[in-house]
Amino acid sequence: MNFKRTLITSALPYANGPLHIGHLAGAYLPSDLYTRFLRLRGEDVLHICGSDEHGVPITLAAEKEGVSPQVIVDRYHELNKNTFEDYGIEFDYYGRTSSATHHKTAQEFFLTLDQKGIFKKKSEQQLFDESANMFLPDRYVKGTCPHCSFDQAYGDQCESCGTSLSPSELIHPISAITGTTPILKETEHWFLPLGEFEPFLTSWMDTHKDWKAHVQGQIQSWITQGLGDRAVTRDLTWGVPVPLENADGKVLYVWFDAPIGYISATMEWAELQGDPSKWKTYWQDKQTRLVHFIGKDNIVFHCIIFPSMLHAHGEYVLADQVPANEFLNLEGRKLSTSKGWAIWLHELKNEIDIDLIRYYIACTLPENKDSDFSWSDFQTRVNNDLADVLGNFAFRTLSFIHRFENGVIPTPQNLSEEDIKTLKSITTQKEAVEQAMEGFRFKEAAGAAMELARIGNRYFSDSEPWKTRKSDPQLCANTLYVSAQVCAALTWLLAPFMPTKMSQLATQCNLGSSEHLSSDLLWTDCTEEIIKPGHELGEGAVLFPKIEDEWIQFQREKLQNSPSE
Ligand code: B3M
Ligand code: ZN
Repeated sequence: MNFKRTLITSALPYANGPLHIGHLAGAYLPSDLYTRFLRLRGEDVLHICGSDEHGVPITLAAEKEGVSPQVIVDRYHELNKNTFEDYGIEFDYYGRTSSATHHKTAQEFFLTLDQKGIFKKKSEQQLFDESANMFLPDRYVKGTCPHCSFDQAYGDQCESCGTSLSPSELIHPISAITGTTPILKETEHWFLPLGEFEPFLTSWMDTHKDWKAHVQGQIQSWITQGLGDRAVTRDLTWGVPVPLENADGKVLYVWFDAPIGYISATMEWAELQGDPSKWKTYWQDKQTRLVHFIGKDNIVFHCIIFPSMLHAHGEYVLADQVPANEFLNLEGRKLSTSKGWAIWLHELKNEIDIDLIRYYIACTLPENKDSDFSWSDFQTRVNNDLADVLGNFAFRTLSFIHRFENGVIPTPQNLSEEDIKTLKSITTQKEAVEQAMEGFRFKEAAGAAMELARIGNRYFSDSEPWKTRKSDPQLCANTLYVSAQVCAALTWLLAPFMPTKMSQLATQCNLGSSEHLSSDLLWTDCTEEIIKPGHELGEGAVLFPKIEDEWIQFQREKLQNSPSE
């Protein structure tokens, strides 16, 4: 299949709390790396995200604070949108599911499926809190997990064994609002009969054998367990109202409306472009390649439920890739916001250069299994890779040229085998980065890019220009010429990982535009001769100071002392 454009979506984070490093590692850094890489290649790419503003976690947070859900979502929509910007996560549009466009789009989607007779309407007994006078869907009820006996399981999922549940399965259910024991009461809902989509899902999956093994595995196990009917409506007041008569007090289930948020956000983006129907090119033209970046807990929704909805609707493209990540642990323990075991991005940004965090997380991504963020590991990575190798190499090269060549790239002559081999490694590493990026192996891509810095640094040391400067000036000139090319090439290879730092390095190399994303400098411009002889460099400066032990100690203590809820 030849695709003309790529539509990238990143999971819409719930606007019920701030973002932490787990979010970055799960979906948003990978999606940003991928987007930046495709942009560098000059491809047509659109990156969509936004706030998921419905669902029970939001209304529970509102009740706890005694404010309306709107207050909660306004607060965290703003905070999270800014946090993404601070971390250089560039979306073309960051929408929100409380918007009028979204409500309308989700309702129309629901109506289309309803008119096509896709849904089953069923009455069933559900838990009802008599003192609060409301049904208790999802997280409104807690109880004992029927699978592992964990006594704090939620109505939609047991966080201890990971099983997804329905509220009525809980043993000893308790209302999360009043603490009372709910009764069972009859209520009517719309169901998506997922079982009927099994043949479609199976043959669709057959065409995606290239997906990550853990993603395919999870999908397969859902199918094997049997796909039942899934309620797509809830008895709640906060959400997208069910657009039918006799549906008072009913809203769409958050996982029905949220993925439609990708579509409505694209519509809002198109509106801003002054071309309101442009969203259709991205969602309905078969030459669009749709890629969903998510964490592993969202796989079933993006690989089973949403594709079934899109397929039932009939007018949309389906995902071509869902490169879901597993989980990032923190200092050997599972991240837990309620236990205070997390690093909050909006706090961390004031304490460290975010490019260092981006780089370290890129090297630690839980791509195929859970991985671990540790402060000592962070220190080692930054001090070794960034300060001792990359920073040292760039600074040595540029300051040497400033000092002894007046900042002007010398003319090479009779390059040695070693010189030529080093120049060739620009192409080799560039191709390695490219292949890894194309295959969604971002850790490997970071490693391949940093390998070029390692090659450059070793070459500079081995060539000993401080000696040849006197003994054989042409040899020295050759070394400086080659080193400068490697240095310049690094600004391309590492730009997706550390956009700000690489812009600075590009400025130090005086590469015309320091903004790799301004499309002045494309991936194809990264060659074995980027800087011509006679080119004048910009000012050099240390790019990566080392991280001190005290700073790491401070972060560790801060984590140990962070309050739990
Ligand atoms: N808000 C869950 C999450 O943040 C959910 C994702 C929606 S993507 C359409 O993990
Ligand atoms: Zn359990």
